[in-house]
Formats: sequence, structure tokens, C-alpha cells
Amino acid sequence: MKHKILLILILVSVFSTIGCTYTNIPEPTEIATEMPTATPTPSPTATPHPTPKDGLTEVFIQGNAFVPETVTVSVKDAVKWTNMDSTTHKIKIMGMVTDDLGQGDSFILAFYQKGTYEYSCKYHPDMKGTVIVQ
Ligand SMILES: [Cu+2]
Repeated sequence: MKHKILLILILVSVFSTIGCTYTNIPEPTEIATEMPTATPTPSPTATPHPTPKDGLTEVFIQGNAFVPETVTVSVKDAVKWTNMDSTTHKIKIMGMVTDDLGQGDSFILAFYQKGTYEYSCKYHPDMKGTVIVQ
């Protein structure tokens, strides 16, 4: 009898923990709105957590353009490009070229060094974008 009550209590606490975990996951939009906020850059030795964020900055390829054209991310953040066009695109960035990106295809790249990275589409040289890593 006592065991049963204990078991129920454990289950209740497990479920409430799970519930908490799920409700605490921020919406992608919340992550996006937090990104432009300039936080003071700590010195490299004073950074206890190597991964400050778990979100991706998304760039959509729409109407033969990168939307948004310029994104600003922090070091160790990743950018995800998704092709929404029916046209095939191919991203040329940092001296490399992605595979063909058909409609719905994505490409993710993490940035480990500060800098301004300009990129374009190999098939449509007028399509240009910039990733600023700070
Ligand atoms: Cu293209």
C-alpha cells in the first residue's frame, strides 16, 4: 500500500518534470528576437559555457533572394538556409559550394570565427547574402 502511494508520487513528479521541460522550450521566434540583443562580450577565459544558445538563425531562399539578406550571429552559432523556391540553388560560401538545394532542402553551417562572410548562389550570382559573426 505504501509502495503504491510512493510510486504514484514518483510518477506525478516525473510527469510534472516532463511537463515543465516541454513548456520551457522557447519558441523559435523567441530565440530569434533574443539574437540581435547585444550582450557584453566576455573575455575568452571567462566563458564557462561553450554553447550559449541552442537556436539556429534561419535564412530562407525565396524568390531568388536570401531572406533576410544579412544575419548577425554569435561565435559558435549556426545558420540554416532553406530553399523555398521551386528553382534549384547552390550556396557558395567560405570557398566551398553546397550540393544542389532543391525545394525544401536545407543547409546548416556553424561559424566559429568572428568576421563578415559574404556568400552567393552559384547558379544566380546576383543572389547575395552576408553572415556577420560577432
Ligand atoms: Cu540560386
